[in-house]
Formats: sequence, C-alpha cells, structure tokens
Amino acid sequence: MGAIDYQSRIPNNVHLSDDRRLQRALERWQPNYLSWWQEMGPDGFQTKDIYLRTAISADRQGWAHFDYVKMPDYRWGIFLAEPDPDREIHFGDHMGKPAWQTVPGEFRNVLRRIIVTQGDTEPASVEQQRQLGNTAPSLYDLRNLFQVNVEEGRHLWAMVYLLHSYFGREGRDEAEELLARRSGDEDKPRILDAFNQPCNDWLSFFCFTMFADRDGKYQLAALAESAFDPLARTCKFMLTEEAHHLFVGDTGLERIIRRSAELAQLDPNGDARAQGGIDLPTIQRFINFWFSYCLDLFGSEVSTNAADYFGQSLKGRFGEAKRYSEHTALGQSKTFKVLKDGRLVDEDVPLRNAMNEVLRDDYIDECGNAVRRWNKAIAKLGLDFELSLPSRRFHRRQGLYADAHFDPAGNPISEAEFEANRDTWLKTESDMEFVRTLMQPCHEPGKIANWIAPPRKGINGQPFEFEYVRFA
Ligand code: BYC
Ligand code: FE
Ligand code: FE
Repeated sequence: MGAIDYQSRIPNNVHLSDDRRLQRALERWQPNYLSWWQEMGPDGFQTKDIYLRTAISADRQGWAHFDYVKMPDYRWGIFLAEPDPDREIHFGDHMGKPAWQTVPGEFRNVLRRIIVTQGDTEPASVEQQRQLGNTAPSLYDLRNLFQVNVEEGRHLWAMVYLLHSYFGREGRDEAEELLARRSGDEDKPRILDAFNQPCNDWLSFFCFTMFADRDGKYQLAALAESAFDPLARTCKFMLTEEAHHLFVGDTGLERIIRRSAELAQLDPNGDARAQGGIDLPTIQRFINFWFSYCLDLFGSEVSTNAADYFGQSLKGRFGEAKRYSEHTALGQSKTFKVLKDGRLVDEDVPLRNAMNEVLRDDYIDECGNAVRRWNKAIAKLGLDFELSLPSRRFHRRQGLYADAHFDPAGNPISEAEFEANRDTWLKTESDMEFVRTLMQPCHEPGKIANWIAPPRKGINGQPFEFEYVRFA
C-alpha cells in the first residue's frame, strides 16, 4: 500500500485506476487546479528548477525523494497513510465499533463542512504567500517557501479527493468552490480569518508557518483520530509533510531573532534597526498579531459544534488514542475564566463543549516551548530582552473574549486603554513599512540578507551554499 503509482496522470496510492468514474472526475478538476496554480500560485519562478522533495511512498521508511523540479511539474497526488483493517473507533459515542470506510448519512453535512474548512486553508496560504519569492533572503529560504507552497497545494488535493470520492455531486461542487474563493477578497474570501490576512514580508511568513501551520498540525492531528477512516489516513500523511513547514517557521523566527540580537550588540545604541535588522520589539508585535489571529482558528472556547464533533467520533483531542485513558469525555468539565462585570471569574463547562479549548491548550504549550528556546538564544548573546506569547484573551475576534479588551497579560482593560496601546502591542503600518524596506531579494548561492542569520544546516544534507534554485 505504501507504493505510489506515478504512472497515471494523478499519482496516488489509493488504486485510483480501479475507480474510473472517480478518476475521470479528478482528471476534470486537475486542469482547473493547474490554472489556479498559474493564476494564484507563486508569482514568477514557475520555469525555474527548484530542489524539491516529492513523496515516493507513504510508509515510515523515508518517503521523500529530492531533485530539481519545475513547480508546475510537481507530481501533486493522493497519498493516504497505510490502512489498518482492524481499526476501531476509539473515542466518543461510537467507541468500539469498526472505523467507517464510507460516510454515515447523518454525518454527511458536518463531515463535508469540516473537510471544506480544512481544504480552504491550503490554497488560501499559497495565495497569501504568492509574492514572497520576489524578496527571499536566500536561495535556501526561497526553496523552502516553494516546498511549503507545493505541499499546501497537495493538501488541497487531499481534501478534494475526499470530497470527490465520498460526497457526490455536492462534493464536486465544493471542490470547484475551493478554487474560486480568494484570500482577502471582499466578495469571495477564504473561510477563516487568519487566511485572509496579507502575508507579504518574510517576518510574517515565518510567523505564519510558525503559528498558522501549527494550527494545521493540531487540527490535522485531531482529524487523524476520526472515525471516518479515509479522513484519518489522509490527515496522518499530511502531518508528515507539515513537520517541515513548522521547522521553516520556528527556525526562520529563531534566525531573525538571533540576527536581531547580534546586530543590537554591534550597534553603539543597541539599536538593531540602525544596523539594518529587525528589532526585537517589532518582532514581538508581529508575534502578537499572528499568534492572536491563529488562536481564533481553534473556534469558540465553548462550542456545541465541538461537542458534537467529539461525541460523533468525528474529531478527537490531540493524541486522543495515545495520551488519554478516558475517551468519552462525559461527566467531566473544564474551568474557564469568564468576564463578569469587568472581572474575570471561573466558570465550569462540560468537557465536550470545551474541546476547542482543550486543543488550543496543547497548541499554546508547544508555541511556548519555542519562545523559551528563542529567549535562550537571546540570553546567550548577552541581551536583556525576553519575547513572550500574549495571553489567550488578547486581541481575539472569535469566542469568549472577542467582545472585550485585554492587555497582553490577559487583564481586562477598557477599549480606550486598548486603543491607546495598540501601536505598542500590535504591528503598525510603520513597522510594516520598515520591514518591507529590508525585503530585498538575495538570490545568489551562499549569500544571505543582513536581517537574518544563515541556517545551521542545509536541506537534505546539502550545504547552505547549495544552488537550491537554479536561475540559469
Ligand atoms: N474565522 O463553534 P465555533 C491549516 C466560525 S490550518 C472565521 O466557534 P467550531 C493550514 C465557525 O465556522 C487548520 N470564522 O467553531 C495552516 C462557525 O461558523 P457558523 C484548518 C470562524 O465549528 C497553514 C462559528 O464561527 N483546519 O491546515 O467549533 C497553511 C462558530 O463556531 C473562525 C481546520 O480548521 C475563524 N477563525 O470550530 C495551510 C479543521 N472560528 O457555523 C493550512 C476543520 C470559528 O456560525 N475546522 N469560526 O457559520 C474545524 O474543525 C472547525 O470548523 C473550527 C471552528 C475549529 C475552525
Ligand atoms: Fe497544509
Ligand atoms: Fe502547512
């Protein structure tokens, strides 16, 4: 099952050639996908040779193959993790029954909605990152951007496969809609807010891959627990690709932070900006912006949707099978800080209704680990500055805290107080203008822009100086 059929027009490990109708439907979608890629994928570079990895098998033993590929020739296809014929549902109300190989009629609409929401983020991110190639700080970073982009394109394929295979006419219509919405478009925006925000500089790109792709990791992991087995197996394989996206974000931020600290040390006034770097307070404001938008991606703290998804065995917790011993989540509760008369008080909510928050907790923990590592790098360079994650209540537009105002520490404040501090807490027009002035392309092998440190190692054992993108 691990082996991928690269002979057919659509590479796959799902025996697509055995289902002619499905194959024909996907082959009709394929040219529409490719025209979307030409229109909304990376601006330029489409005829260049890029050192990319391609999946060669979906099993555990080294699935990646590295070679020069032109992006439009990338073999986008359908790869699911290997099936377990004995797999049983392991949480929620259907626990103990065999996993579903088809969609139960009563869950058709919810499942379609989850798959469409997931699928929508993938092309959205490619659209958001469309201009970044023109200002890449190095060939290494340029290559990583394009690797992320082609894989997000493949993640769209993964969701479209599910829509075409299991949701009939409606699924095919949704697959077309996924190519019709546009990030940031007023009339036909992408579904989730974070995916309509512009991402036109590399500090934002690294924040995005650090925080938005990490939401992807947690959502995919929750769906990898699903009773709907094809969804679970698709998400499992997507997670193997996701790891690199998170690496790009985490190390990208670490390299900017390290360089910022170095430049501040070099400057007589400790001013990284004066040395052509991005100062740490600016980085903090970008983090505050992207982190708070990405917290919204987990949905409302208290959510009947979330309770239904868990109860219906559609979406589990992070590591549901491995990390938990109790899998019904009944008769338990979670405590929230709720704003009452201007004060935060504790309130208990049945655990199932709190599942969005349970997932958000794990996400915040992991983000916090990265910030601690970055702070070690800053301290090592002898600088007295600590980055931090803002509170989960800060600058939210979804859920329990959306209607009130909080400072980055999570204390309730007035709207006037928030507005008076907005420019110290969140990236400003002038921050963005400044960052944009630094965004000059550096497309020579071995060279790197001044505002970011080189990576500690290259891709696939290659040195940093390697020609990751051929301009000839
Ligand atoms: N923006 O109970 P609620 C990735 C809506 S990222 C706008 O709060 P629920 C990737 C919600 O739709 C992973 N609207 O929410 C990363 C609902 O609308 P209706 C993407 C929002 O349903 C980087 C209403 O508010 N995957 O893969 O429990 C690059 C109240 O519903 C937002 C998924 O999201 C928002 N932020 O949870 C590439 C997984 N938040 O019904 C890729 C699938 C909520 O009132 N999605 N709303 O019209 C889900 O599981 C859930 O839909 C959500 C929301 C977790 C998103
Ligand atoms: Fe993705
Ligand atoms: Fe990703």
